[in-house]
Amino acid sequence: MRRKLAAGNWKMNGLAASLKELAALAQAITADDQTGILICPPAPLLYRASEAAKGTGISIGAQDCHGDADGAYTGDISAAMIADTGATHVIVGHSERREAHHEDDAEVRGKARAAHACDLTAIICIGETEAEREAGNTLDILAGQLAGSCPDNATAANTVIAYEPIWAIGTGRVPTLEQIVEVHDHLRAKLIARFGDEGHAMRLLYGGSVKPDNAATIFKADNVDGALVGGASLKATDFAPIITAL
Ligand code: G2H
Repeated sequence: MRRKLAAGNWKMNGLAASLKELAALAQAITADDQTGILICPPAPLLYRASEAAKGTGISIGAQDCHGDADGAYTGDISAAMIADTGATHVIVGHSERREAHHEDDAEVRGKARAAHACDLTAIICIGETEAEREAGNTLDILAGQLAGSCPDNATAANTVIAYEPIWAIGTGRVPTLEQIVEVHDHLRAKLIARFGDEGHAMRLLYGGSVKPDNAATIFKADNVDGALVGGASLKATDFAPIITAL
């Protein structure tokens, strides 16, 4: 039985005042050991978020890390710096970084490895473009991204995979349940082929325009173990019903 995970990606949204949403979220949800809750605020809020989340059962994660332990990388943050704030997770390879920062699978794999070296759980994102889907290449593209982005030392404890079709991110468009099932079943088979039992136990999240009104449908798929939620994670009033639907 895989423990569900509801992960909120605040992207470049939120100031210190936004941390009140953590308390509101903790109040809105009833404790349930079957569901992990994670909030990934912008980097400047990581320490304060980690402090604010103490005792709430909510975990805190970053949205990216560098693949090297340290060095002359102006503006970047290392996995050790993230762990030092009290955060426990980090998203790597989000399509917004793959696109805007030209990150490829090898770089994402390096970031995941750096996260693992600092005992952070890496949430590795993969997803196809609309053109790739229309060309009928979705499953091959995703298998390639999964193989290239996932380091060999990935385990169910240190790695979560998030499937985020790029055409569904922030657009309000969501794949059909059949399309989600097809992808997640395919990814599960690839994970088991490569990692055996660990691949069976690794969480597979869906991400892309998850909202309170579509979450229950998406979560019907056997191999959907939770969600990576952007816009609808910013307010506890939106995120709480998504968590409850899991
Ligand atoms: C996809 C998702 C969060 P949204 O990027 O990672 O964002 O839910 O706003 O589509």
